This record gives sequence, structure tokens and C-alpha cells, in this order.
Amino acid sequence: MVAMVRRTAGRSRLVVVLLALAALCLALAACGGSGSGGGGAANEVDMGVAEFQQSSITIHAGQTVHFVDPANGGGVHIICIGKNEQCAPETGAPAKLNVTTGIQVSPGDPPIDVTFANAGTYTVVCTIHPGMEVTINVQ
Ligand SMILES: [Cu+2]
Repeated sequence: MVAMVRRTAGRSRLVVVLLALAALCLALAACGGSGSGGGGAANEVDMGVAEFQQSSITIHAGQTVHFVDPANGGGVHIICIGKNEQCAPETGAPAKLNVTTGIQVSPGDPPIDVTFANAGTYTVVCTIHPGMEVTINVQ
């Protein structure tokens, strides 16, 4: 009899644990949209420790690209229009990134929103990390 009560208590504790796990899974699914692997929206560029998660994206003129440096998995970057880790302003590129010193961003900072008004192909680089660049095709 005592053993039976004990087993029942153990089972209900197991149920509580399972329910807690289920709730945790739901919570993670709800807020875990942008995990590693760059599963962002079409007009989003995600940053890792030393790279952009996308090598290129295609948008339409007038659309805004969100450059996201996530609190988890991001890094400190200085981004701008350029090539070979150097800022190199280009005609038609958005003024916000068309700078000579770049914009510094740290993990968890608000996204840098950049509107590309003019069609063209632009390269956004990081001046800290060699090879960290993403091509923005604006149609
Ligand atoms: Cu960088």
C-alpha cells in the first residue's frame, strides 16, 4: 500500500516534469525564430561572430534591409559599403552605409535599418573581419 502511494506520487511528479518540458518547448518555439543558421526574413542580414550569415540577398529598390547583430552569436562589427575590408563609397548606395569610417555594431544592438533607394549591386563589408561581406542586389 505504501509502495503503491509512493509510485503514484512519483508518476505525478514525472507528469509535472513532462508538462514543464512541453511548456519550455512551446516557449522556445515561440520566440526562437531567428536562431543560428540565418533563418531571417528576405530583407534581413544576420551577423555572426565574424561573418554575415547570408552571402547575398535580393530586394527591390525602396526596400529596407535590417542588419541584425544578435545578442547570442553576434560579434562586434564595423560595417559600410566597400570591398576588401575597407569602406569604399559607391554612387547610388544608401548614405547611411556610404561612409568612410563605417558603423560599429555590437551583439544585441538594435538592427541597423538601411533603405536602398537605387537599383544596383552593392557590397557591404566589415572592416574588422576579412572576407565578411554580403552582396545586396537591388532590383
Ligand atoms: Cu565583422
